[in-house]
Amino acid sequence: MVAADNLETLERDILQRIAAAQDEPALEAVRVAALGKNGAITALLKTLGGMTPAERRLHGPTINNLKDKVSAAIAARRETLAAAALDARLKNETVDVTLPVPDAPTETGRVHPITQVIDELIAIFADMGFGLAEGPDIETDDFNFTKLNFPEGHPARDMHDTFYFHPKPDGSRLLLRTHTSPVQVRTMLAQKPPIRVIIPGRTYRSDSDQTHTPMFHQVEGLVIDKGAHLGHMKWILEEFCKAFFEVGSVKMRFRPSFFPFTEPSLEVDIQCRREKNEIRFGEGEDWLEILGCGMVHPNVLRNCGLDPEEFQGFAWGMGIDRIAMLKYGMSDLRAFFEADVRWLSHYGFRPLDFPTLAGGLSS
Ligand code: 2U9
Repeated sequence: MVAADNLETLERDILQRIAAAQDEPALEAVRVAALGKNGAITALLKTLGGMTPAERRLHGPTINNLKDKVSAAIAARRETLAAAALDARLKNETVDVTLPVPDAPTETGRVHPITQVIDELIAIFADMGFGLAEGPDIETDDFNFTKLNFPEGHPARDMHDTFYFHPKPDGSRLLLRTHTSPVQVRTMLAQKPPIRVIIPGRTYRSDSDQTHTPMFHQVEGLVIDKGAHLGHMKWILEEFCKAFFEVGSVKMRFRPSFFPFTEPSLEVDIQCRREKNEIRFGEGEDWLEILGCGMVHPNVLRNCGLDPEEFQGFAWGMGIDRIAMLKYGMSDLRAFFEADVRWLSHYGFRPLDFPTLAGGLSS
């Protein structure tokens, strides 16, 4: 049996080590050494089993008291250490409220000019009652060419212009749409007239230089109704040009052209003035080609399940990248797709300035 003065020494020693423990791991080490499986106090408790009842009555309370005292001291020290640790954290983690507030993502992020222009187009045409239609980038030959009245062997079907996928076992080939026109075909097949939609989206052609990229953006529009005619189309396109270029009036010139899917077909120029590196719209004596349009070809109407004797329609198409460059003064199309944040922070738009006709398109 351990003598009483030895117990006192043990107690003093353990209590001193508890008081000296500077952090939780050090305190835990003291606890294990005293109360753990092989700890000093645990060893003393084990001796009680070998004592006579009389010895146990004598030494049991002393050893148990020691155990309780040490347990209580450890708990108290743990609380003190936790409070000190919290104090230290609070001191280190204080916020200096006088520092400048960092910019939120809504301040630093920028909307790409193409997205901006698409949002502007949607706002302008929504105001004229147009809905938005979308379709897949991967199309069938039928929707991209055949239904649109492209004859077999038409140059646009050529492998050099169109990205084809490997042929399927039945010989048919999927392709990356070369224009957004297949979406109009899908719309006419799915919806009854009257139809008024615009279709902005990605298109693909095998072409690459300063003014062409293999992927580019188009917006097309389609109106199908019983009395739809060229006069309606001219008004819509004029209203669009005024709203898009944010000018009060604009002169437009319609020249005869040819597309397989429209008859008659027209190309449209708008009045402009070229000044050194800038183009101004709504004034001047120059002309700039901006879009193509026409009355939907009767063959196309028939291919899409409509009787040309009952319904007429008109459609137009233009390059979004091109009109974005014209409006916002960018010179190289390739920069659009290089994901250079410096370019984007210069030409991009603030994310919360969503374009509306009432609030301003580009301001
Ligand atoms: C259907 C019927 C008619 C869409 C049209 C054009 C004229 C046109 C080009 C402009 C520049 C494409 O990006 S570009 O190279 N587009 O000139 N697009 S009419 O006519 C359609 C479309 C679908 C069913």
